[in-house]
Amino acid sequence: MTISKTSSLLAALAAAALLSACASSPASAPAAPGQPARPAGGHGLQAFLGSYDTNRDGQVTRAEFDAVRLQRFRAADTNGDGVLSEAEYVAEFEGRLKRQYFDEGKQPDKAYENSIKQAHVRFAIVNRARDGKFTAAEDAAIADKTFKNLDTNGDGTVSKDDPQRPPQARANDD
Ligand SMILES: [Ca+2]
Ligand SMILES: [Ca+2]
Ligand SMILES: [Ca+2]
Repeated sequence: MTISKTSSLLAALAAAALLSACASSPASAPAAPGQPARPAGGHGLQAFLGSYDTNRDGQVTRAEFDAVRLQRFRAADTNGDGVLSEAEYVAEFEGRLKRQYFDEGKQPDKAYENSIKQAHVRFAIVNRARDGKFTAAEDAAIADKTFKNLDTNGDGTVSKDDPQRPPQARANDD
């Protein structure tokens, strides 16, 4: 028992070392624009509340949602030019993914690589203008859709009172 405990501890330390060695990205924002806090799995209402319910009253108002998103957008904009390049967008996502793997004591695997690939694909989707610059306006348009998709009872806040739709009914947030 001691041995398996020790070896899992070592594995966690190895993962930590690997992750910090890879953490060359300057982006360490809590989450990417257009995304719930948990990049891989764990999405849904709980993750959404965890990410955006800043006053912890069990519901996310539009003001809370917009404030957090704007903060994340700015944090991801590491060169401060007001738009996100593909590199900035993906780096921010990867920062969160790394942290998630670290929290779960996992090492980057095939799913990790796929998630990064998907982030590149997503950038092409969210960057509607296809100019390599994801703007705050593009982010706001996605935010609007995301929020309305989650606020299924249409009362202007997202909470557990909103019956959840199946994943395919959610647009552009995953
Ligand atoms: Ca709240
Ligand atoms: Ca930028
Ligand atoms: Ca609602």
